[in-house]
Amino acid sequence: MKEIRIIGVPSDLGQGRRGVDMGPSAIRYAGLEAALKHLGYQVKDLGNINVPTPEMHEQAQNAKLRYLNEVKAVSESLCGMVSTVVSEGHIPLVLGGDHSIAIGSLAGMAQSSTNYGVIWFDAHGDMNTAETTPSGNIHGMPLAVSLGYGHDDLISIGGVTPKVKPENVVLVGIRSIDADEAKLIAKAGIRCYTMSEIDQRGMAVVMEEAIQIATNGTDGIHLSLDLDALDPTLAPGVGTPVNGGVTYREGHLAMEMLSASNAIVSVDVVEVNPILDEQNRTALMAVELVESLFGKTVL
Ligand code: Z70
Ligand code: MN
Ligand code: MN
Ligand code: MN
Repeated sequence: MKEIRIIGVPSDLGQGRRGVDMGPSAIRYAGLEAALKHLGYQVKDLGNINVPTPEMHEQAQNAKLRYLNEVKAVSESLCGMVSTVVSEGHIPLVLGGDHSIAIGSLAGMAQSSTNYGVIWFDAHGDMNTAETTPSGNIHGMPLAVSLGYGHDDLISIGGVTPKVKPENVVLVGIRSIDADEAKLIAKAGIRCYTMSEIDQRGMAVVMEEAIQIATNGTDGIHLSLDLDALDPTLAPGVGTPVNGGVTYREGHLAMEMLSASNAIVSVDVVEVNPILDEQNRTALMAVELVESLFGKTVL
């Protein structure tokens, strides 16, 4: 059995609200390592990456790419750590932080292969660029960056562009897309499963197709799990809650199907914000979903 390596990235540089930098602590406090060990895994926690706080830096050097230089530096260190973990044959489990950290984890994965599939579980598309962003927040851009769209300083991280191929990338849980972001999703040609399609066809069918797309000729699946994919009643501790999200049962079903695929090679768990949370519920939800992802079953 593969071993798991936990890496914390306490970054809130990619978005506008403080608190998501405390995500790694909250998820650890919710019992992540013990839960994985209970499932029989060998787990090592590699600690946190060093991340500058926004207050150390001048406010928004570039209003369309806030904290670009700092996000770039954090992504480069994460890229190195993820790539080492994968080269040692282990599974990186990267705890955010906001979703900008996925730039570094996918750059790290691309050091071993640019043939991984991606399942991006999110309320949002994260397919903005400096040209389309309404906020300047880089956490709205990491999927675009990984597909080779965006600022040179970001798409060139790790020295390979793009990190993944659009035909093996899927979005699941989507219900908030900016107008110009939708154009890039169409242009890139990635499959986007909205909440409306999940309602109509059911999560089981959607995940069956998503796994097919992400495993078709690939070297495995990278899951990027943004907790705001879930309905805010289940995961209130996120920076950008959007109503009408994935239910408790749909969320677990999706993770159980990914577990059964035996294809997971790396994971991000992002956007948990303990300041906005209630009794650490969102972090506990994150740990529960990770348990299902790594094989927890009733019998
Ligand atoms: C919006 C933007 C976003 C996550 C919010 C929001 C993006 N599309 N991503 N929360 N994870 O500002 O680009
Ligand atoms: Mn912030
Ligand atoms: Mn996201
Ligand atoms: Mn999101």
